[in-house]
Amino acid sequence: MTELAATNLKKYNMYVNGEWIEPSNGEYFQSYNPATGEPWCYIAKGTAEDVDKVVHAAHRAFLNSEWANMTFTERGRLVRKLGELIAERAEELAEFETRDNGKLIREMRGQLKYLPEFFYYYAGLADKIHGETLPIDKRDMFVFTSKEPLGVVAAITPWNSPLYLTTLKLAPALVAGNTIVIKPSEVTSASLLELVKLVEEAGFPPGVVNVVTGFGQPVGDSLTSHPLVRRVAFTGGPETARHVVRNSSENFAKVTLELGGKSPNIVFDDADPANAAMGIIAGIFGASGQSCVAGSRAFLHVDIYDKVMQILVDRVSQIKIGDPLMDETEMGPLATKTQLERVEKYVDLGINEGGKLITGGKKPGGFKQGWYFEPTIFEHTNNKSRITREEIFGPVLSVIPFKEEEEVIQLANSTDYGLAVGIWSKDGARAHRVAKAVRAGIVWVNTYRSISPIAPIGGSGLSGFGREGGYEAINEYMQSKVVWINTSTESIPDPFIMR
Ligand code: TXE
Repeated sequence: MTELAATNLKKYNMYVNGEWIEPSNGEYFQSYNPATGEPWCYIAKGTAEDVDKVVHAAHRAFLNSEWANMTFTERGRLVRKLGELIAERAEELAEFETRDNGKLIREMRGQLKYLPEFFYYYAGLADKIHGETLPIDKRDMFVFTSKEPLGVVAAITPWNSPLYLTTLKLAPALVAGNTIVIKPSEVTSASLLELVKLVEEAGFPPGVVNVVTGFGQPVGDSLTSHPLVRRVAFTGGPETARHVVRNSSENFAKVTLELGGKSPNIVFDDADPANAAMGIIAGIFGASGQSCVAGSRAFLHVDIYDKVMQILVDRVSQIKIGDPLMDETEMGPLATKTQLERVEKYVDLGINEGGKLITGGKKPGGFKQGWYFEPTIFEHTNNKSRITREEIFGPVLSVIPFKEEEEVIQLANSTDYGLAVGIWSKDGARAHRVAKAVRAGIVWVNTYRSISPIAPIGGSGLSGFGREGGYEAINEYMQSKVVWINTSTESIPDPFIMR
């Protein structure tokens, strides 16, 4: 769609240097409501020219004394204020996101209520960021380090949790003194464009926070390869991440990647079967499986297998699928038609590869429109098929039996991903052993999908690198400067006279 049709759909421009600007080519595209499959608003289709304009604006704001000379305490105050304004508009923002990506309104209400805590956490850290004095091994030298921001940060976010995944980048980047250009997913830009309306009210100088909208090509590409971008924070798929790394390497920008996983829940024979089953269901069917930490594999010990499986199947076959804006709905649609087709393809593949379809596996009846899919469970005898190894990013669970601790550690690690692992057991020593042995950035014991601003998230291998959240994230947005001061009163000897 290159022209705005004569409709009353809402139209969003881009937020650049404190102003709402139209795209340089005047083009807009439609954003769809996954519950109906119908367009509900228009988003500005940014160009490479727009990217150049917004990065320059962010760079000017970075150098401008209004931001550059602000103390950490003052920056912390602004970040806290932004969190408070988000808390005031939480209900409205939750609705925007539900309309745009199909996530349950009740999940979004919970998320939006908690989101300000991330701003408060980083605001509280602001005046605890400091360098150190080094006990240097040379007489008459006073040496210290200071922490400095990097410059313009490019934040590229996906469609599955736009505001949460933006917050993980925005709050530490600002507290550290950077300026930021956010490119939300073309599928779900609206909630962020609503959120940035609060930036000016919070008191940030123009150009500190900017949003450029549009597609990976050309917007994402030109943003990640822009020479003035010093830091790229990316959440998305591994294929796109490879482009991002190639682009940013041209200018040696610092990069973090958060790319999803094939995370297992491991249920030992001494686990509480009902708790484990609820954890597994929350892990894979929450957000219709479109979560980076989706627990898409469940390894059940043979002695507890039938019991857990029974609870799983009973509850999953009762899940209420429906309009995500309704309070009683338990599972909404997938965010895009492409994602629905991807899930259908993987389900066919699972059947062709010999997986046993236990429940689900198709679009639910009674929906004339919208991108819905049933919660689906497969049984497998091993972890070798593609659907047990590749990220589906949908409501599809693979269940696999095991007998020994060593065996299940090997099964859990037999994936190219390394993001999250759930362990279900009453044996604390075993939980510690297994937590140490599994390859993952996050391990949950007798819980799953717990989050907090205080705890870092991130992974290894195909799940990416670097950490978001927690204190560590501050370091991802700063660099150290070391200062040497000669305190001696003696004159400096001629460097070419050997002593
Ligand atoms: O993501 P993309 P897609 C996984 C999941 C999913 C798959 C594909 O398995 O099925 O990835 O999803 C921007 N330069 N995850 O295709 O393309 C794009 O506009 C710079 C896991 O939707 O990675 C969007 O803003 N940017 C995951 C962002 O990248 C580019 C979340 C993510 O989109 C670009 C999402 C380019 N050349 C998908 N091309 C998680 N970790 O939770 C696209 N983009």
